[in-house]
Amino acid sequence: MANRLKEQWRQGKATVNGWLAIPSAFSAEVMAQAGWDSVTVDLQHGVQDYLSMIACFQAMEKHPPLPMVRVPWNEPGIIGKVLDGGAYGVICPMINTADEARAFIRAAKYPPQGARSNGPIRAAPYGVQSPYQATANQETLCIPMIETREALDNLEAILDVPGIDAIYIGPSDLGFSLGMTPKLDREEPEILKIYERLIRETEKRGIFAGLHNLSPAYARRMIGMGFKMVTIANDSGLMFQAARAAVLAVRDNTQ
Ligand code: 3PY
Ligand code: MG
Repeated sequence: MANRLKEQWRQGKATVNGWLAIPSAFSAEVMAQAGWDSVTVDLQHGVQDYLSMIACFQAMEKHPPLPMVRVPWNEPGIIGKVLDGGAYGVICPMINTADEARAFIRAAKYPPQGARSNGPIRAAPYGVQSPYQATANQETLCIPMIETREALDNLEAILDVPGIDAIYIGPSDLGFSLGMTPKLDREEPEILKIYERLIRETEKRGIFAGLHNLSPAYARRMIGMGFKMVTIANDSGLMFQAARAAVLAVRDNTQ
């Protein structure tokens, strides 16, 4: 297994990530045909559980996007389990200190780099010799989320933890923790300065920065700023936007 995303970032390309909140193999199959580079099943705030994650992965198998997961929390049991289920990348929310980042990497990597337990039930073919364990540490992406004031205070120490491939910014939690309204596509100059710092500090270390966005236009701007992975909304949000636009397009009022 080789991780395409990492290769694309190394070549200086930005990748576009889809986000699955809906626990349905069919909606995952539809989303997977839209051209995303990767698609992330959201076990934190999405209406997903472990079995729906597996069903989404199975539905996307014959399609190109790289399957990733946002775990609900920095907890070793679920981190190992989503990797065993076939995730090629783990996005972990609320990493606020270097110790928390080290615990995340330890949970996601096999020995000697970490302490992930062996048992890649879906990630490797069952019962046959497979190179999965030999390459998993290298090929599965570890992506801590930077989304609090505390994480910004500890940023350099977090980014120096070996094993981090990229960071992912949660704009709504980040703004919330800085005393602002929780929302995406932020325009506060203070936040944009933080984004510039995050890009500078990741680039210095040969790692990459990703951002959760609402609109395609904002996501494009953020690629211009230097983000290498941009997510656009999520499946339920995109469905609502398209459905709402369809209804409004044939009504002469906005009821
Ligand atoms: C946030 O905006 O806080 C997020 O976690 C987005 O996924
Ligand atoms: Mg968040």
